[in-house]
Amino acid sequence: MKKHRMLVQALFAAAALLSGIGALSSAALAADVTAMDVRMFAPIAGGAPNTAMFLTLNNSGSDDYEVIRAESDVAQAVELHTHVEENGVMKMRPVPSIRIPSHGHVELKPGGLHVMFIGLKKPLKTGSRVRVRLILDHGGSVTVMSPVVARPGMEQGAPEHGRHGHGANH
Ligand SMILES: [Cu+2]
Repeated sequence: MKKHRMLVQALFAAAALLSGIGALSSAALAADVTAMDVRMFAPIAGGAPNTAMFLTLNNSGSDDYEVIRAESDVAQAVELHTHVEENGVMKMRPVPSIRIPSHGHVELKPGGLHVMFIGLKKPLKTGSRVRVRLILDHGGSVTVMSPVVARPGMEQGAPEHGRHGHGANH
């Protein structure tokens, strides 16, 4: 596990905390999942009000987890996406869940899996932080405070997440 772990809070549904044994197992399981290298690109000025978050999720437990949903106040919709290549063009596709293997990790990174923010309600400034909650199966969740960082590779001139969210290159 890398040294600089991001600020991560494992949160559990209040209902689960009140429900006895189920709550204990839920809490123990969710504590297995930690996030690091969290970052979100500032949207392109004048571009579509969309952006993506990337991070690595580690699972120290003996059970696999699935991220089944993501939530944040900053966008109209938050979706789990991946990239697929079609006829030589990288396109984004929603995925129903993202698996975090037991005693392993999954990396959400440019060009692959990402958390997609569609319809940002206000501009995201570089240096600010955005609260994002990743909902796990088993009833737990992981909340991250994602730094907003400048988008690398702007010199390539190909805006990501264009008007239709396709033809992206991140
Ligand atoms: Cu996307």
